[in-house]
Amino acid sequence: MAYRVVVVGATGNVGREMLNILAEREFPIKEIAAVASSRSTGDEIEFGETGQKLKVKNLEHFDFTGWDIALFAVGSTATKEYAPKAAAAGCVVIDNSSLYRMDPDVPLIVPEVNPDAIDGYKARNIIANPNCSTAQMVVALKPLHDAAKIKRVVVSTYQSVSGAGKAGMDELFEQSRNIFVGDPAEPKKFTKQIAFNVIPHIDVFLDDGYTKEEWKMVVETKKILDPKIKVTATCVRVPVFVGHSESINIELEDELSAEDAQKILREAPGVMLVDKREDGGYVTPVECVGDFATFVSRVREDPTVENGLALWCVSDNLRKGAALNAVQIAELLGRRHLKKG
Ligand code: 11C
Repeated sequence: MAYRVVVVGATGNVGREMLNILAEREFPIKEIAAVASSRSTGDEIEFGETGQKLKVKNLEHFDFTGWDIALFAVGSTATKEYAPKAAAAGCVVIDNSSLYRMDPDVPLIVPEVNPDAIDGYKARNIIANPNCSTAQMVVALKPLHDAAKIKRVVVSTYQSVSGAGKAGMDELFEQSRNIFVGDPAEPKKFTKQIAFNVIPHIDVFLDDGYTKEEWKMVVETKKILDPKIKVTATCVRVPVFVGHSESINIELEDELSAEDAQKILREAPGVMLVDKREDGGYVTPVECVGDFATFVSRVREDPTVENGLALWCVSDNLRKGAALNAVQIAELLGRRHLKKG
């Protein structure tokens, strides 16, 4: 049982993590191709423990015929052009862009939360991977929703600059250095200075005053977890390289004590509860880098509403928020649907 797998966007932050995670999880691979835009054609990328060298192929000329799975980690414009071609060639696309997430014929999957929805993938041969801030939140919410039905969520995010790609990481690094040496720290990728600052703005503004990142958290949570859950989000960029954090306030239909919530979260798939209620007894983003889990800390009752809980949730946005979830979808697809090759 092994598959022919393509990683599209293999030279980017997420594409590289996809290759790392395919190797780390020993995904059954018969053949692997690293594909990217013409800028990277011919570059070499190392794959797996043996350091197998993959020569980057040009997406414009890549023929997806005969390939089983394509993990796409390119922007919506390239996805729009090439994902339908791959899907039409019989290769199942697992897409990390936002392009297809809300398409009713495309399942939006977090394997710990809504694995059964994957069965609808055949309508377009495409499966969507959620936004990073949604993915980690629904992993934490799912077991609490199963236990006591979530009615409403108020979330504030603290999102790392890697969510904005390599350019975002470079900007934080350069601005920090420039400020130390007294050079100008002009914003380029972000709209304001990100070093030693926070910016309450991710993605474009919508007519109602929310940003698209905030809208994504609302609609994607409904599609993945439950359309009845009300969500309101404030998404904020912070000067952290990798790892998104979220302060999540939850209103439940039924009573659930903090102690019972901790017990449930301790057993929940994909969750690692670190909640000691003492100095340092919680997880911060730098500690979650390179990990698979969605970490939950600071679980407590919110006495200002009926059946309220508050918690802190941290995860590696390049992993659970993107590459890991995509590889988990590929694993689920293999188990449920693909022919054993
Ligand atoms: C960020 N969450 O942190 C974004 C990155 O819709 O897949 C991912 C955007 C998306 O900037």
